Amino acid sequence: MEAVRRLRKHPLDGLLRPERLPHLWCPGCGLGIALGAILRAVKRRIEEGYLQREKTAFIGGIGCSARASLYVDFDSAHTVHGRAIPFATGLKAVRPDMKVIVIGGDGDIAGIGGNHLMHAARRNIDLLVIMMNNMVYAMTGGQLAPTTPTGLYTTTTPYGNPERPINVVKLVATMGANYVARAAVTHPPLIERYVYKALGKKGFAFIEVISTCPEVFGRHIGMRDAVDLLNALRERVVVKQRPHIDESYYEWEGGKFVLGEYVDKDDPSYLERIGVIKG
Ligand SMILES: Cc1ncc(C[n+]2csc(CCOP(=O)(O)OP(=O)(O)O)c2C)c(N)n1
Ligand code: SF4
Repeated sequence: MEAVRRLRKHPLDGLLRPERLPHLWCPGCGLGIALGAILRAVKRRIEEGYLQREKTAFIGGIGCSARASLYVDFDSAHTVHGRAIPFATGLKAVRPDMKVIVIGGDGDIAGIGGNHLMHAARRNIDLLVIMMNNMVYAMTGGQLAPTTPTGLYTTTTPYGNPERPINVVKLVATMGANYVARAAVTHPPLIERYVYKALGKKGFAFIEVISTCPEVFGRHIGMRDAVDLLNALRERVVVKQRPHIDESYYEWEGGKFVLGEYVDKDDPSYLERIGVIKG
């Protein structure tokens, strides 16, 4: 009986909403790996007394990735596709004492919400944005996203994507964010490390997590098996301590994804500049 009780205890118990389970994610989806690592970082910050649980909020838009905001047992809002950042900006403006974390997909944050992302970074507003990049619009069946690598099949590019993907890491860095990092579900400890670090930053913090979607992205490129897809991504991932921003471009065919902390600075944040918080 004791063994069963021990089995029932999960390290993240208390941080997830069991009434929301089972979750919507497909077997083998990378999103669960990412959420586990994110919550381990948040838990450490809470245990160290840096974060207060009742003053931490998760805001999501719409999509498989944004769905994470429904599964965490914090104050949270599941908002409109592409509009999580403006919602979070409003929350932070009226509750500057809260730590506001935005979580969403690449379509949500860099596609329909790309304009909000750009201006949030330009303002250096005190938010943490975690963009799960599975390089496709997964929830709606695999349409082209602005992040889809050149050449790949999607349901809307049956002859292969003729476009170049947006380099979100470089965009956010160029717009002036205080912290910009890229992680991947192939390396969960890096996700945890960067989220832990970003939670301690003032100003705009942005983490791109390259994630695997075997059900849609994988199936479209002939890699429906979750382990094969994870291994294919792992082969393309390179970890660097402090990569140069020009190393942030990626491609799938023969390409590589450079993970690391691209920007880490302490410029005055938006709330600091308007006198709401002290630097
Ligand atoms: C305003 C609006 N436009 C379009 C949609 C349809 N829609 C829902 S999720 C989604 C794309 C999801 O892709 P992404 O944000 O990358 O998340 P993923 O599912 O890949 O994690 C779209 C287009 C919507 N719900 N609302
Ligand atoms: S469709 Fe893709 S991203 Fe969405 S839950 Fe399934 S595997 Fe994950």
